[in-house]
Amino acid sequence: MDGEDTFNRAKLLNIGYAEALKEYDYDCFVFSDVDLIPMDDRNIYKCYNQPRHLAVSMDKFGFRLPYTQYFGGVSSLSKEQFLKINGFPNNYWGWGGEDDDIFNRISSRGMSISRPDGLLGRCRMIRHERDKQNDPNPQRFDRIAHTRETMATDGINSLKYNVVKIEKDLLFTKITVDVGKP
Ligand SMILES: [Mn+2]
Repeated sequence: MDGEDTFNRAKLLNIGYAEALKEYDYDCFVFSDVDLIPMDDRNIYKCYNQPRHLAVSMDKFGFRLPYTQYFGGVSSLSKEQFLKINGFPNNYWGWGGEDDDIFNRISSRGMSISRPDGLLGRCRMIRHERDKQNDPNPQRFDRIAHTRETMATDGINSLKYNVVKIEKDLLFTKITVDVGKP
């Protein structure tokens, strides 16, 4: 994300999906926080019959799910699953709530969450401080309560952003984007 303005995780994930499809017609997408490292190589980063939550036991939560509906950290969705929920929300600015909105999208479209077991799904978060521009979003509770009404018009079908820079490395492509402002 370019600049010093408010972070928008779910919009960045939408952008990753859109930019990847410009390269190749991929049918599976893994969405990972930059700071999460899997600890067990049997935790396969691929797509499953249902949207997959891959970061099921993080060190920062004492290697447990913080709550049953938790869908944060690392997840995978097939193209079909992603389109079924109109992608992710674009209007969660700052920290929190977007992962619960994604969970609501999935369950409202009749899908369930697939998960590895807790031992296999362990991962570590690289220690970091929370950015000042990434304070908890006070609107998140209200937003989460209305996912079913907003998801048809807020998602991959309403995504707008500007690409600032594309850097191709051997094993990854780093795309810098302007996500706009709240
Ligand atoms: Mn983190």
